[in-house]
Amino acid sequence: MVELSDGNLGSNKPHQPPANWRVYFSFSTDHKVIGIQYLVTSFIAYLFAGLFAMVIRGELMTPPSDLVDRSLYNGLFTMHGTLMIFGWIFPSLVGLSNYFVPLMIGARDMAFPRLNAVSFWMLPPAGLLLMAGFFVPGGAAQAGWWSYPPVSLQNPSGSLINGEAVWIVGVAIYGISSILGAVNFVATIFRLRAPGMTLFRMPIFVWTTLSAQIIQLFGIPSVTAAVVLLFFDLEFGTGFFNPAKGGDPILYQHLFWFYSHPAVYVMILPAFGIVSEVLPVFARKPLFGYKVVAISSIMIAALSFLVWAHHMFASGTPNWMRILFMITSMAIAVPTGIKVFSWTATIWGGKLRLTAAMHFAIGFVAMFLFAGITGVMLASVPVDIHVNNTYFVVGHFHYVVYAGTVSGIYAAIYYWFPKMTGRMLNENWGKIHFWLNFIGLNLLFIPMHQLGLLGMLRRVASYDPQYQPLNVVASIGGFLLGVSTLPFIFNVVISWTRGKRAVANPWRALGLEWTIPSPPPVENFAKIPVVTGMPYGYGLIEPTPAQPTASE
Ligand code: HEM
Ligand SMILES: [Cu+2]
Repeated sequence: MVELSDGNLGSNKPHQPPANWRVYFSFSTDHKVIGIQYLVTSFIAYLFAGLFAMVIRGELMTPPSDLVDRSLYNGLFTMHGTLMIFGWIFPSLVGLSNYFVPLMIGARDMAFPRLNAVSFWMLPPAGLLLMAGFFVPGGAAQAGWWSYPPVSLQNPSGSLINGEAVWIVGVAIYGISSILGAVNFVATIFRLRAPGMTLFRMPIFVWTTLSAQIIQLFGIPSVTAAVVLLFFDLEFGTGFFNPAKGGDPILYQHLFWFYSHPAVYVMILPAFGIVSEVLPVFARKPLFGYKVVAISSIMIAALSFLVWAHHMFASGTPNWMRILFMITSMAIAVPTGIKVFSWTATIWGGKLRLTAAMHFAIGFVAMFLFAGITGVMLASVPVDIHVNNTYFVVGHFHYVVYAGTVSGIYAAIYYWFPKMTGRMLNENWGKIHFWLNFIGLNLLFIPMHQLGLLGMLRRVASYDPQYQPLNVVASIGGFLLGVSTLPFIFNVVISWTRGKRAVANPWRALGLEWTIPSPPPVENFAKIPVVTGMPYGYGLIEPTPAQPTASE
């Protein structure tokens, strides 16, 4: 697949060891350093958001509200959701894209390296600001991650500095960072591809990053407008959304979901890309239907802007509109189904190597299928009216974001860790991590569907005693997930410092990132490679033609 312009890429360069660890705490414009900064920072946010989830699950062990008081409970689920989305899922995927997109397209860095660093350095203040919400008068924001008015306009403290205002500013900083990042990714992918890297030779991870970042570019302005106006209503008493002043709270819902439904594809598309990288490597087969999979990513991004009102079936939306959005929502199952079909066909009859990365990738496909089925159920107006605002919805989206995206992120880390650090992760601990995670997540999220069908509302600290048994099961699953993270953290810390050294291409994968040393030298490619073929020629022309170079 790859021909090197000098035929001897990087092999006569001295191997550059990973930079001093202090580099990771300083302003660097190297996309690889920034990628790791994103990954580590977002993981810290994940631990906080996960801790809040544990407290929520602790509260829900018993029917009355006894562990935390109700307003703190509201603050906890609001901050859990917000930190998970803006602090963990978005930035960790951006971290992976930051590290790997330039390598996968044969570039030396992102298009705008300094802008890239600026995007990253907006995250720590945004995260700290969100956390500061717990310490201002009246406590953290309580209106959920949607922040719907009029609930979000209540301001229990009456003070100008209040949890909701802090929340809005924090989220706005995340938003600005995401727009800058999106500009950078789109420019990089369109302008910096190596010679011969045509669009239809790009790995699917690059396609899905592109699709996700295009969504960010077109969508974030809408939600930004919404929260800026919300800020005025909250702080200065304007009446854009406040019904008491003649404002329209439904307008907020439209502006919010116009972006925030597509945002769920920002959270899942790169995970689709990761799975499309991992499955062919460990099945030793080409990705089935590469071109269709690539196009389906763009189709998903386009369609995602036409479905937002499925979040508003119970908001007084007129019937013709509900039918319209029901149909568009169900249509998303077509490009998504294409991908699931392709993954299944890719591993079908393959010579599977069940590495930890492969465990998470296959787990992803199975679990995402389940999420997709409950998604189509929710797209159906009569079903949604019945389960709207219940735990069925919470179960559905956690299958998407946790069983789906988080599994994808783990697959990516097990797969790319050797490239990023020059060390191998321990496979056995990886598999233990997978199974604890797999059992925990199903124990946690399956009962939520049943609870929702039985009518248990979400965002409540106390509930009817009939719901207790299923909640206890869910909480046990939740605590197991907390525990399952420990082997992962130990594995990363120990392997990073003293794990087995990784060669340039330990998985015998195709793809430009595997043609350079692990970890890659600062300039990535000594000579920019010339690409001559498709990215997934597994099993077709073995041994792999992507020459590994300068391995230890
Ligand atoms: C460690 C595993 C997790 C557990 C135990 C967990 C548990 C929960 C619980 C109990 C709720 C409250 C539901 C409600 O009252 O409506 C919730 C809400 C939520 N979770 Fe998670 N969750 C986990 C992981 C995640 C992840 C990875 C994401 C990624 C985006 C996420 C996103 C959300 C969102 C957006 C909400 C809604 C918050 C709101 O109502 O405004 N969760 N979660
Ligand atoms: Cu949606």
